This record gives sequence, structure tokens and C-alpha cells, in this order.
Amino acid sequence: MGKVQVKAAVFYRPHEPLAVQELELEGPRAGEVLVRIAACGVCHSDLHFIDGLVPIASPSVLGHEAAGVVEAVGAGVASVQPGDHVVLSFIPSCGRCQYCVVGRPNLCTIGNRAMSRGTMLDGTPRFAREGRPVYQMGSIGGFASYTVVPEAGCVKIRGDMPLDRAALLGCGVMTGVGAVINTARVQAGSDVAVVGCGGVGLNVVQGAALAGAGRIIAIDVLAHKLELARQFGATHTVDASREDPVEAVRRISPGGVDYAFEVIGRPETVRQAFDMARRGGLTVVVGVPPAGAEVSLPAGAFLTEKTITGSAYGGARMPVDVPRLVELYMSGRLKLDELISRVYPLEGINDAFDALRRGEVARSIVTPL
Ligand code: COD
Ligand code: ZN
Repeated sequence: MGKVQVKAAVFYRPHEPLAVQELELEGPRAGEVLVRIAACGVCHSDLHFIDGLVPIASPSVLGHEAAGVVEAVGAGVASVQPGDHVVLSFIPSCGRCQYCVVGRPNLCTIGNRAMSRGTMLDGTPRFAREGRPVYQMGSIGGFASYTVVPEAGCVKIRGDMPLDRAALLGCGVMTGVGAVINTARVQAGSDVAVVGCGGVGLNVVQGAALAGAGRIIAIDVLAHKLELARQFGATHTVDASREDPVEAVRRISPGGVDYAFEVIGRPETVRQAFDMARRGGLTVVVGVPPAGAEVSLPAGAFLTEKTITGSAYGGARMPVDVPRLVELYMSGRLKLDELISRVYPLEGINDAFDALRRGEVARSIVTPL
């Protein structure tokens, strides 16, 4: 099929608003899928590029938390067909590299390379403007009316799942709930602390509730985020702008928590999370500090068998986890409606980022058409 004209929000350089423009979209090549985007969530990771904290190929269509409807498929595509509803994955795992083979598809060599380059698996993007390539954040580029993604970046979901809710599964919910269930494997009855209750952190809180955690201590610097955290299952809240969060957590859960999650991406809060964990406790770092940052830890703590680990995309195995999350939502056990604070048209995208920067929202979604 030929080229399609699309409307998209394009990043050119840091500290500048995204430009909402017409782009050309090439049809899907072999193993690729054309998707009409129904909704794309606005995540702090997109904002990291705009704020110049993390580099990205330029120009790029941002947006990596999207769901939509398959419009056309390229040669050899077998897992989806036109009309299917899909959630998009920003790590299109190949199924064949050493990580995929051992069951860690979120670490896929080829998928991570495509994600960081902002391309399809063959190293090229499908968007262009005046003949010049425009890259696709996370191999998606979800702030667009249509996009092309690798088949491995599409997960089919049931047709009665609302697509705007489904979009959130593509990053925030998978990353947050997955960090609890896949990475930490939180035990029922254990105590959990969550540092940072934004769009992703609230999903760590609800993941802990789903796992049957005992005390769930939510930490943020904004009172309305802490209120939301209670709605998502927090049993205790700590306002880190008013008191020392490490002392507060160790008071609420004597000796520290079994699991501490950092969901902001700052070296100081990684250290706080580590200090909140008890002897033998596990700290899971979900946030990624700016490029070049380092974290320092008290070496003596290793004698107490404390563990610290990263969590990439919530340890996602997308074809397994996304349908499970859909079922949890459809049966009333996963909160998604409550996450959506605002809905913006594509033209409002820069307002959506300003609201996120000011801490006003849990999640906003953009509906490009
Ligand atoms: N103490 C407590 N809470 C704080 C502090 C502090 N010192 N500073 C900020 N906060 C709170 C804010 O008030 C806010 O509620 C929350 O932390 C951050 O939430 P959001 O909504 O701004 O951010 P999210 O949830 O959309 O994103 C968080 C990430 C950790 C995913 C992101 O920022 C990140 O680190 N991204 C890089 C990792 C990555 O690329 N992941 C894959 C794609 S998301
Ligand atoms: Zn994200």
C-alpha cells in the first residue's frame, strides 16, 4: 500500500513545544502493522526528552503508551488482522535472542535497539516529512493519528475493552503493576513502600494491593497524589515535603519494609527507597535518573543481605501480561478509569505536558483523531 497522510506531534529539540504537523506514513513492510491510534497516554518519560534530561533521535514522534485498531498488515503478519484491537509495546521483542529465549523478552536485544533508535526492527522509521525520516519513540510514535509498528509490538485484546483505558496498559500500568508482580514478586502480607505516586507509581500501589501486600506506604510531595494513592490501595501515606520519608516509613513499618519501590528517577529518592528497606529487603528502581547520574549506597548494608534491582517495563511479557491486565480491569479488579485525569486532542499536547510538569494529573490521554 502507498503512503498515508497523518497528523502527529513532533519533537525537534529540547525545551521547545512539540510541533503538530502533517507527516507522510509509509505503509507496513513485511512483519509490520498499520494501526489507527485511538488514544495515547502522556508519560513522564516523554517529558524527559522535552526537558532535555535524556537524548532521543530528532525529529521524533513521541508517545509510547498507545492502543488502537489494526488497519492493514504487511506480508507474513499472522498474529493480528485488520479490525483487531491492539495495545502497543515499546519493546518489540524478537522471540529469538538469548534474552527472549530465557523468558526475559523485556530485555530483548533487537527490541531494545529498535526502541532506543526509534525505528522498526530493520533500523528505519516509517514517518517522514518532506522526504526526511521522522523517528518513532519506542518504535511506536503514538502521538499520531496512525502509525506503523512491528508485529512483535502489537498485542491483540478483546474487542469490548475500551481502547482509551487499554492505552494505559502500554506503559504506566504494565511498568508499575509489573514491577510488583513480575520483578519483585511481592508476597501476600508483606510491607511495601512506594516513593513517587505519579502515573506509574500509582500502579505500583495498585499492584501491591493486587498482590495482597500488608502495609502499603505511599510517599509523594503532593497531597492530592497521596489522596489518589489511598484510592489505589495505600494503607498509609507520607508527605515527603513535610517529614523525613525514611524515618516515617521505618516508624510505620518497624525495621523497614520488605519491598521499596522508587518511581521517580532521582538518585536521592533511590537512596531513600534503599534506606526504607529492612534487613534482607528488596529495593526496586523503576525510575531512571538523568543520563550520567550515579547513586551512592551505604556499603555496610550489603552485610544485611539487602538487594537492589532495576525493573524494565515491569518485566513485561506483553502477550501474557496485557490480556491478564485486561481481564483484571473487565472484572473490576484493576483501576484504570480513575487514572485518567484529562483527555486532550492532539493540538493540546503541549498543555498536557505542562500539566504533567506541574504535577496536576495522574495520567492524561491524547485522542489524536
Ligand atoms: N519525593 C516523593 N515524590 C516525589 C519527589 C520526591 N522527592 N519528587 C517528585 N515526586 C513525585 C511527583 O509529585 C509525582 O507525583 C511523581 O513523583 C512522579 O510522577 P509523574 O506522573 O510525573 O511520572 P510518571 O509516573 O509518568 O513517570 C515516572 C517514571 C519513573 C516512569 C519516569 O519518570 C522515568 O523515570 N522514566 C525513565 C524510565 C523509562 O524510560 N521507563 C520506560 C518508559 S516509561
Ligand atoms: Zn512511559
